[in-house]
Amino acid sequence: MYLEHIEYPDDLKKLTLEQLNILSDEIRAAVIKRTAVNGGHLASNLGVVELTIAMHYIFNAPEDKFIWDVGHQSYVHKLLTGRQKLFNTLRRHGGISGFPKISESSYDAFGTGHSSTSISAALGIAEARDRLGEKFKVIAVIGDGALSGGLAFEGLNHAGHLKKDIIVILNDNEMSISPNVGAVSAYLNRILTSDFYKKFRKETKLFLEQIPRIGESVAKIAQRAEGSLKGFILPGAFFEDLGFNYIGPIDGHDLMLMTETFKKIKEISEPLIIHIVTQKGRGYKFSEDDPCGFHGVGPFELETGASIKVEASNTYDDAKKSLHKPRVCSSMSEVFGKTLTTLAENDSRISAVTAAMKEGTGLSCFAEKFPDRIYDVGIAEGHSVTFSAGMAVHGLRPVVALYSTFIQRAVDQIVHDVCLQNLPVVFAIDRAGIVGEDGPTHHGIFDIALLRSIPNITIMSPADGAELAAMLSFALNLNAPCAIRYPRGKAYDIDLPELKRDITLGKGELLFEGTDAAVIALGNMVLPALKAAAMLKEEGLNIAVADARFVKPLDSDLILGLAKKTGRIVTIEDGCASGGFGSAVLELINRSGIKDVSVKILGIEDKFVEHGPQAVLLEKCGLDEKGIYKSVLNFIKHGI
Ligand SMILES: Cc1ncc(C[n+]2csc(CCOP(=O)(O)OP(=O)(O)O)c2C)c(N)n1
Repeated sequence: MYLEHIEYPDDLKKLTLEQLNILSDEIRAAVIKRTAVNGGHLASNLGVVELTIAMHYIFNAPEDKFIWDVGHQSYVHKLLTGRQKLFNTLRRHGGISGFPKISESSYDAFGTGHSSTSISAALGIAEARDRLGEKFKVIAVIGDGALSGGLAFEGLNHAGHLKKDIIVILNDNEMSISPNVGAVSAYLNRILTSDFYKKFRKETKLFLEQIPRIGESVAKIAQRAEGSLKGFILPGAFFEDLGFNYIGPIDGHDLMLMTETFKKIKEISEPLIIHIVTQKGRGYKFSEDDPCGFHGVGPFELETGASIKVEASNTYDDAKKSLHKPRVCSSMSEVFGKTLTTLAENDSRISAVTAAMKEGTGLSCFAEKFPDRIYDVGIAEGHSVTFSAGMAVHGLRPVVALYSTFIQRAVDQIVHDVCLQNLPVVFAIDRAGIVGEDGPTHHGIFDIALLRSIPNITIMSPADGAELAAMLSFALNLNAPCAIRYPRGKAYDIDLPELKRDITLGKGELLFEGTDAAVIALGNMVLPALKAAAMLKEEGLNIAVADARFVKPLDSDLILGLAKKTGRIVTIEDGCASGGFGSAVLELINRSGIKDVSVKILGIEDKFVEHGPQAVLLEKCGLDEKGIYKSVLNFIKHGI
C-alpha cells in the first residue's frame, strides 16, 4: 500500500515508476469507494489518475501552479496534496470541496467550477510571476469539453501573443459530459486517427526523441521523424499557428511516457500545449461503459454501479406532510423536457438549445423525438443565447435551457442580442436556488438580480411542477423574451385547490387569506411558506400567502392590496436578497406611496453559500418552513 504513506507530493517522488503504477490502482480504488458514498464527479477523476501523478512527480507544487479547468477532476490532486485524511468529507457540509479552492489548500492555485477559465488564469499568474521576477511553472489542465468554451480561445489567443512560459495540458477523452461536439472536437479527433499518432503511439522512444527543441515546429519534427511530410495530418498545426509549441498526442495513462515528456519540456519557456489522450471513467467497468452517466453521480452500489436512492434531502419532498403530491416526473428538469417535447409536436418552430447539458436540463427526450431541432453548442453559454436570438429573429421559437449558475456567462447576450431587440427567446433556467454539494460555484442565486433590470424580459418562477408546465406553454406564446427559473430536485405538485395555475401576464395568486401579515413567496418557496403559515395559524396568527409567479412584471394589484390590508409584507425567494424579487416588491411599494407598510425580505444574504445538502443549506439560510415561521413571527412581534 503506497497511498496511505503519501501525504504530500514529496512522498510521491520517492517511488519508482513501477510503484507509481500500483499507486494509480490504489488511487482509483479510493476515488471509486469515496464517490460511491459521497457522490461526485467519478468518471472525470478516473481519467486523470496517471496525469495527476505524473504532474506531481515531475513538477513542484505548490511552487509550480496547477490550474484545473472546471476543477471537477481535482480529487486525485486533493488526495496527493495533504487532504487524504479529509477525503471522506469530500463534498460534505463542512468538509473539503469537490472543486479546487484557494482557501482550502496552497496546492489549489486557482478556484474553478465554471469551465474554460484555466488558460486565462494561468496566463495571468505567469504574467504576475514574470513581473515579480519569480521562477516557477504554470500548468493549466483543460478537457476537450472545456476547450469548446470561447473563453479558452480568448486565453489561447492572448497567450500566443504574450509568448509567456505556460503549459497547457489538453486532456482529450472525446467527452464533454456527453460526447463532445463541434469542429474543434472533430479536429482533435482527426489528430487521434492520423497516421502520425498511430505511428508514434507504437514507438514511445521515437516519440520522446521527437519532443521539440525550443521553438521547433511540428512540421520540422514530423520531417525529422519521417523525412517528408507526405501522408501526415500535422497534429497540432492549429495550435502552432496560434503561437504554441505542440506536443502529442500522447497516451495519458502511460506514466513513463508522461513523466519523461514532462521532464523534457521543463526547460521550454514558451507557450506549450501537451495533448494527452485519456479514457473517461477508466478502471471501473460501469463508468467505462457509461462515462456520461458516471460524470456526476450520487451515491451508488460498488458492485453493480446502480444508484442508491437516498432519502431525499429536500424537506419539501416529505410525502407525509399535507399539501405535497409527488409527481410522475422525477425532477423539474424532466417536467420541463417532457412538456417542451409535447408542445413541440404542435409547433414546428420550437427548437431546443443546450450548452453541453442535454441530460442535465432534461432535454434527452426532446433530442430523441426531434434530433434536428436540438442544438448542443458546446460549453458556450454566450453563444447559445446569441445563436437563439438569431433563430428567433428569423421566425423560430428557441428555448435555451441553461443552469442558473451558467447563465451568468451570457448576461450581455441576453441584454443586447435578445432583450434590446425584444426577441422571443425562452430561457429555461434550471438549478435555480441552492443546488447542494457542488457549492458556491454552482448555486443559482444571482439570476433574478442579474436579469430583472433588463427591459422587455418577463421573469417567472413556478410553485410546482404543474405550474412549470403551464408557464412554459405561456412563455412560448408570449412573443417576447421570457425566463422561467426552477430549482434542482424532485418535482412535486402542491395539493391546494386555490392554486389554479392559470398563467396571465403579471398575475400571481392568493392562496391563503390573512390579516396579520402577507407572505409573497416565489417559486419553490411557496410550499414552505404555506407550511409556515399553517404553523403560525396554530399560534393564532392569520397569514396571507400568495404565489408571486412573476418577478417581472410584478402583480402590483395583488401586492399593493395585501400591503394595504395587512401593513406587513414578507417576500421569500431562494436567490440573493439584494437586488432580487424582494427588492422589486420594495421598489413597487416605495413607488406606490402607500404609507405604514413594513417589508421584510427573506432570501440569501450577501455572502457565498458553501457546499452541503440542499436541505441543510436552505435551513441555514432560514428558507425552510421553520426558518420562515420564525422570521414571520419575529417580524410580527418585534417588527424586524
Ligand atoms: C460554464 C460552464 N458550463 C457548463 C459546465 C458544466 N460542466 C461541468 S464539466 C462539463 C464537461 C467538461 O468536459 P471536459 O472539459 O472534457 O472534462 P471531462 O469531464 O471530460 O474530463 C460541463 C459541461 C461548467 N462547469 N461550466
